[in-house]
Amino acid sequence: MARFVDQAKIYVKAGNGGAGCISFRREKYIPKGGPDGGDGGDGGDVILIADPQVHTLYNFHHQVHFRAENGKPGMGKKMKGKDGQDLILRVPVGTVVKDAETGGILGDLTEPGQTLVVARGGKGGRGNAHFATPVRQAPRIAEPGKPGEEKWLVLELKLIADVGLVGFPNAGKSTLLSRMSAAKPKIADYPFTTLEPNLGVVRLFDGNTFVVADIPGLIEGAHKGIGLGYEFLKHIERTRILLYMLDISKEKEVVKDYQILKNELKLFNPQLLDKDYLIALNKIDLMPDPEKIRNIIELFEEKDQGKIYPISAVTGQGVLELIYALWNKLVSIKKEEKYQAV
Ligand SMILES: Nc1nc2c(ncn2[C@@H]2O[C@H](COP(=O)(O)OP(=O)(O)OP(=O)(O)O)[C@@H](O)[C@H]2O)c(=O)[nH]1
Ligand SMILES: [Mg+2]
Repeated sequence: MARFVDQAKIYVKAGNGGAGCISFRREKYIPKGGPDGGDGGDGGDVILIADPQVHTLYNFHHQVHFRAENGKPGMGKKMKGKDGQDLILRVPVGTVVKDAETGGILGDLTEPGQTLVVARGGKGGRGNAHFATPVRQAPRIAEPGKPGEEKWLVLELKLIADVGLVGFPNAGKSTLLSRMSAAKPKIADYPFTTLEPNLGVVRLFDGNTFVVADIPGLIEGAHKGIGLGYEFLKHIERTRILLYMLDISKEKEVVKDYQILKNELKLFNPQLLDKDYLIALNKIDLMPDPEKIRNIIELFEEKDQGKIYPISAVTGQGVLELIYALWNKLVSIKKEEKYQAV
């Protein structure tokens, strides 16, 4: 399977338990009250939850240390200290969680809403009220809280991306993703709106699905570090199909844009050009003359003919045809893979 991998290493520390309290009852006319120290509160857990609104582990590259709240100490009058709050970390669906030290898999969060406790809070210590015995009526002992668990984790996002979108900034990649799937990437009228890859699941009427990855736009010289998109090309190395997105309203420049994109891909990894591909000519709503669209298609090489889909990601025109073309291609690639495996 083609997989989209993204990684992060984080430190998690659950809350310590609060200390048990040493205290004695103080009442009028009773000079020596019994022990009434309450228990400490339990430390909070660190919990991961798979959230469909989260698409990458990008945020975990900025903040690396995460601590849940400690339990509060116990108090007099047998009052228990407050439990520490759990710390909930939202990760993308498809996150595999490993113990960084042992490499052992702690869990695989494959379902939306699925949770995994990665560090358990320490139990609160018992207060001295627990320690009175007939021979020791005024115990001056209480337990300390237990420490919360701590560990380093490796998070690995292993979503399956079947189709990778490749295009200049502003070509409409994120707009197309949002039209084809439930994903809600940021869309704006300026280049480099997308700063991190977005994934969307495309659902067909018959219940079949495939995953599309939208990556930051590429520009000429990307391989020399110009712009943003180059390092993200690794995310489409494992997709089965590339979908080139071109802005047809740039008219004659469209073919040149396509050549530049292909060249940048080639410089990154020549094998990218061996992948199956389709070409979407986006923004046809800005081209009212169908004759003009036909003329532009004719500017492409012979081998690209038949792979070109004029669409409007904004109005939706042509998008359904494109979705089914991608799906049919995927089905035939999967068949071929099976055939080769035999
Ligand atoms: N008229 C028209 N505008 C479109 C169409 N698709 C996208 N746009 C507009 O083009 C601009 C860029 O769209 P995005 O989807 O953010 O483009 P992108 O390719 O993801 O851009 P980067 O993230 O910067 O690489 C936005 O203002 C969109 O509204 C379309 O089919 N027709
Ligand atoms: Mg974008």
